[in-house]
Amino acid sequence: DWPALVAEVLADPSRLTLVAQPIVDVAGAVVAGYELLSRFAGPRHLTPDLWFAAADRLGVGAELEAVVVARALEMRADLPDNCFLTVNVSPHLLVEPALRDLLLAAGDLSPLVLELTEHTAVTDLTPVVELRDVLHARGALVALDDAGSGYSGLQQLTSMRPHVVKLDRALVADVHLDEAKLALAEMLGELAGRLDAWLLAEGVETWDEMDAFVRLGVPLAQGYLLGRPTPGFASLDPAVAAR
Ligand code: G
Ligand code: G
Ligand code: MN
Ligand code: NA
Repeated sequence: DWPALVAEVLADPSRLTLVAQPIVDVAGAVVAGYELLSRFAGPRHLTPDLWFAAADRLGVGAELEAVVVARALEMRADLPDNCFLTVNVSPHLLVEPALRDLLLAAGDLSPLVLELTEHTAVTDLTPVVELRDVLHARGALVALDDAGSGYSGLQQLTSMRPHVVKLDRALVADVHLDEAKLALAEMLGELAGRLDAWLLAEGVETWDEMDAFVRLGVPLAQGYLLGRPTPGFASLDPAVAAR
């Protein structure tokens, strides 16, 4: 019963918790930032994309995302030095008042990174791009999430001009065994460099994959190999840092 569940969480936001997954600076072998991922306390586990899609269908998607963004802004106080903090936001919800007004009222937005990804064909990105420029002037960065999959493609790269390009997990899996994936990662790395953006390999699960990205000079990486999502800002596993 989605309407009831979503209404309950909006009435009691403490049922929404956030876990943080480290994003690693490959060259320095240090944590560069954390991605915040939502978890919902309830009778059974339901993945967050279902929650956010349901809230969106019910017309309160921006309100639910605003709960996450408000929490992220507060959590900056506990963030380790020199780290950024990313949150997942649907572009079409970013421009809705509940989310837009919160961000515009927050003052300095640094070091927040908005991970933008769309799961449907977007008709017009113009208002999103306009808001992106305003938010960037206040210190927020933009990441193109799931790059290379679905509606997160080259057109989004040119229109959103993201500061971070997150290479989709599907293109990361077994990258060392797949000439086409390697070529795509290399091409996106070059493209990102030309656009003054960082490429980030997400969903890295093995050292074989990691080594391929090290050879390609990919600056940022994230995945279960490097650290799982956990409550709070965990430091890097010494075994990972030492490798
Ligand atoms: O953390 P997990 O792999 O279960 O997340 C599943 C999906 O839910 C991912 O696509 C992730 O981006 C999305 N997701 C997790 N947290 C949030 C959130 O706070 N907002 C939005 N819009 N999506 C989220
Ligand atoms: O759509 P988005 O990229 O935001 O999704 C992030 C999701 O990917 C989170 O739910 C997170 O739990 C999951 N994730 C993070 N690292 C890995 C990984 O190494 N392998 C897999 N399979 N999932 C991962
Ligand atoms: Mn993401
Ligand atoms: Na992603």
